[in-house]
Amino acid sequence: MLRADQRLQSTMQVRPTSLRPLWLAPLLVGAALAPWPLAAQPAPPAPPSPPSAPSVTELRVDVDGGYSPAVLEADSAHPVRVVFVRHDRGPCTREVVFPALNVRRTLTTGQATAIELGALQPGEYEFRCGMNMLRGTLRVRSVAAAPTPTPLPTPAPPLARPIAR
Ligand SMILES: [Cu+2]
Repeated sequence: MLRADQRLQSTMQVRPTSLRPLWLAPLLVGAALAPWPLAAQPAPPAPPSPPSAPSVTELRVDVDGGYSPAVLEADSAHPVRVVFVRHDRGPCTREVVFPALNVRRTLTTGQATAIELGALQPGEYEFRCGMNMLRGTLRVRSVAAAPTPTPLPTPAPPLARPIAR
């Protein structure tokens, strides 16, 4: 057994050195010709998330006898995650409800509770405490409205001045 292993090892040691240039050559040529991502593919670490998935809009709401902020803004192009961080211990804020979305969650004092709402249609979504006393609003802009923060200042049209002279 030992001998067989030794023989195997010795043949394996001999082989690569004699064959390496032969089979490496096309690989090296290929690597040189291929675009980098392809050439680097054998490297183990893969990107953590597919780039096509839209990033999540995460909104934090501090809960302390009320919602702060009480008005949240998101857009319809991105899934929305609202993270409620409850600080108070009153019974009022124990639950949060998004009636239109059929979401009801219990909030634990001293903890963050993330609620995934997914991508939402444009509009206003009310959220409130379980007793319907405290209220907040999640505003979802339409995607089309999103990329218009400040319109580019259009230069004043040049005076119709003849270039003469
Ligand atoms: Cu309440």
